[in-house]
Amino acid sequence: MNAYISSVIENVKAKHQSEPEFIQTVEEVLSSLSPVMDAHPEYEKADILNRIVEPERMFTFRVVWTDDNGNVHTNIGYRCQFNGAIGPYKGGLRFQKNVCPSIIKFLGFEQIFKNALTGLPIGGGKGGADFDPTGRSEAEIMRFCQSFMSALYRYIGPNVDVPAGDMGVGSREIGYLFGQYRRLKGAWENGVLTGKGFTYGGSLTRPEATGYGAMYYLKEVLRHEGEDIKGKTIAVSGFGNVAWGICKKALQMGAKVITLSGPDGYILDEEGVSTSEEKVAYLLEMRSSNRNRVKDYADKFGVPFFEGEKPWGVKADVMMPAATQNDVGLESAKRIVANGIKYYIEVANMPTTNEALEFLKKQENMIVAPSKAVNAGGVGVSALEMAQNWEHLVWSAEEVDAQLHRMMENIVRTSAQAAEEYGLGYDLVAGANIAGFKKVAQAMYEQGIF
Ligand code: 2IT
Repeated sequence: MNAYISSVIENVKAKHQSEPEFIQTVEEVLSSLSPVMDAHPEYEKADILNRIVEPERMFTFRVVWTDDNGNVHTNIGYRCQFNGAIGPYKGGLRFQKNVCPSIIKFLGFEQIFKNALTGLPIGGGKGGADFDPTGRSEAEIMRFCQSFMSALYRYIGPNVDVPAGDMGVGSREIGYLFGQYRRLKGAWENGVLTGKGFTYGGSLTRPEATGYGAMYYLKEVLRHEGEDIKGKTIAVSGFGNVAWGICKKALQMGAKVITLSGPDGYILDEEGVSTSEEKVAYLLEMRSSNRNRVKDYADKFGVPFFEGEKPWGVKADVMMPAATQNDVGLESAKRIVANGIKYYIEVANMPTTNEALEFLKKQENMIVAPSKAVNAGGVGVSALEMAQNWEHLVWSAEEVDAQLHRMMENIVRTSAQAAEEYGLGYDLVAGANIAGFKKVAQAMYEQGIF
């Protein structure tokens, strides 16, 4: 590995010992960049790497709210404005019990390169809170969101920083957050948030965009191998918004999603979740119930449920981990390989440990695609939502979908070309890191030292 890269990784490890997820993503991205750094000594001279691993700004804030029984709760809110070289900071808010600086920073770091890959002018950011929405009432969620935005609103804006949803934050939460922002600002600045409802500036196709984009990406990868998506079986982990979008597009494309998973286990539907609109729609119900259980699907449709297990041992053509970070470690990766999976398409942010990812990439008969490229259609359509808000107009679902489709084709092509250019062959993982990095690095370089 390039010596400068090794020294930056060592710096990050030494400085951020309590941030394992952040160290993990820094190692994963930077270890792809040797040929780029060798070819661009000016980036080292400007110390681009030590600069890019340090957020431009990151802050915490107190979020206090009262539950339905009158008990007062205090949570920590976060916003990490990681890199603004190519556009306003852009990235989701995650409300989950385990949210901490390491998780916010790993997500923010990934977001920089993902957003660059979309080809649209958006910088990288991320935020959230250690609030656990499980079992909370509608009124409690509204009060939490209002309190969260009261603390954050001064530091964001349509040209400054544009949050969106992530785990625990869907269109309902975005609605409450936007309502509070508007109330405090006294101005119609709906470009400040994306993933909004359709009555006040949300983009059609944004709810489906991450899953649709992942399926368009998969289609391109299959095309490269001379294969058709029709009739392919797909094992999916997770059962949230992204899994729903995958199922909806799979239904249109004639592919079969056969598993879903939750914290309680996984379900196996040999007939295919993606073969009936009723089944696909039921995913939304399971999510909005806040029960966080996938067994409900097995009970409703009479399919097998495997308690406490993950779907890594299931036979399928394609594996799409779409749940959360570090779901697939080395042992799980070995099971996936043993089952003859040919396409390992990451969808959730960093679903694979670095060790497992290395192992999967080494398999001769496997194609591995990285989440920061596969799931970029979500934030890509968020950028299209911002564009519509600036122009005060609304594009049709067909128009947004067509743009998303082109965007994903572009991401696959750009990633493949970037890897090819540096002699790495068809390496979509390294290619995504290189293509995303080069755009941001060049922008930082041209803007001077700071
Ligand atoms: O991980 C992600 O890219 C998101 N949660 C979506 C971010 C966005 O701004 O739409």
